[in-house]
Amino acid sequence: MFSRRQLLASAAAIGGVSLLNPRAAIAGGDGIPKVPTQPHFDLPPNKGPFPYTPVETLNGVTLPWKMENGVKVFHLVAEEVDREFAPGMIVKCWGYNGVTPGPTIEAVQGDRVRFLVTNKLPERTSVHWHGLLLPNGMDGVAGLNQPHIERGETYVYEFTLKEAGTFMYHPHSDEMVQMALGMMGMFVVHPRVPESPRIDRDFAIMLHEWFIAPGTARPNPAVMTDFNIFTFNSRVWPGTAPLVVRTGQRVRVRFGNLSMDSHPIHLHGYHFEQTATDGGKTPVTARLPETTVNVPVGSTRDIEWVADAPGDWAFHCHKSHHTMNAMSHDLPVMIGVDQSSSEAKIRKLAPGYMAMGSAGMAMMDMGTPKNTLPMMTGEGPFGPIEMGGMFTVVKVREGIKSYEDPGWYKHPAGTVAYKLK
Ligand SMILES: [Cu+2]
Repeated sequence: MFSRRQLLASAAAIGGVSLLNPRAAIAGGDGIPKVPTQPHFDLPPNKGPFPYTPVETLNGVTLPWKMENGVKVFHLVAEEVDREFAPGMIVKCWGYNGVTPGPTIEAVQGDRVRFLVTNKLPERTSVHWHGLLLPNGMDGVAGLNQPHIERGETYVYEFTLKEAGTFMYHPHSDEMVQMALGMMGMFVVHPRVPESPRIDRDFAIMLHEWFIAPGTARPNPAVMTDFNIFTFNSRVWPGTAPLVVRTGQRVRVRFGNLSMDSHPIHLHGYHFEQTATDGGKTPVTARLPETTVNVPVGSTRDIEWVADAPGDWAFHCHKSHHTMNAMSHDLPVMIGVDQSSSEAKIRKLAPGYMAMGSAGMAMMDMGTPKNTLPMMTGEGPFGPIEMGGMFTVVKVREGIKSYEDPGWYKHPAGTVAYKLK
């Protein structure tokens, strides 16, 4: 005799889902606390004037600093954070200063910088400054270069920024657990001499992947390969902010990847060039025109282009599972299978059972457990966008005066694909 749990598992295994309790199947149900998208922050953000274009960390923040006797002093607090990945899903992560990824660090080549790192985690930690050239004792590999930072302790790192570029920071102490839970951030060093050509819009995106069992809130750090949530700055579509750009501006996007997979990020509507890695600038003569940049594990990649084509341009990882949310994994293929006779029989045993996937997986609104997102989602001006995960939109507009989300693109008459009558 089958138990009810076994029956439901077998029903799912043959390509269906039971909605015994439809009220429990609504994402973002009762009991899930709401947190603000833009977290509260103790100190005010940096204010200009800057000798550079400040980096915009989409759905994120920049780390404030204060000047002390010619040294830029920053304070990182390693702690547990609740992060909303998109409306309807709050994840119990670890991060810095209330956010994951941690606040983006920005400074200028030649700066003397000091980082106070306070550990409020339930275990010890350290900070490694990924890609930066610095004295060995400041490199942050606990046990090798320094003692671990125990719970409640504050450590001081201090060094001079020799090179401009896009770098990262992350723990080097129980690294597998701490990075899987979201402890990582971008570290941008601007050149001392203003860049030419000038960058008008400069964005930072940290790529990450997680396994969060549907209906739970804690990422599982023991999972090695089978991830089910893929994020830009710890947000998933439709929770990812757009990149808002005025027509004619030169745009740079800086990617960092501390996940377990490479992510080939594809931009629609443009050709761009990869201009730098965390190892330095790509020589101008070596810059290939591209539409996709592969961001390897443990690396950063900068890309640049001139935004001369207005519109809403998709910008996403091209591994198609990485633009899905949870619930799309480990399903049997049922495309082309006639399930009509088995559906009625199973429904007698499992009321509410619904066969799915016979004609593809679009439009499968099957409900989701609490605190989980539909596998593909997001409404556009023409209907469901059927994406999730590592997906956002570059919104290029003529003559805009602010970088607030301008809404959907209004296409000139006669420029949209149409149905043949
Ligand atoms: Cu990817």
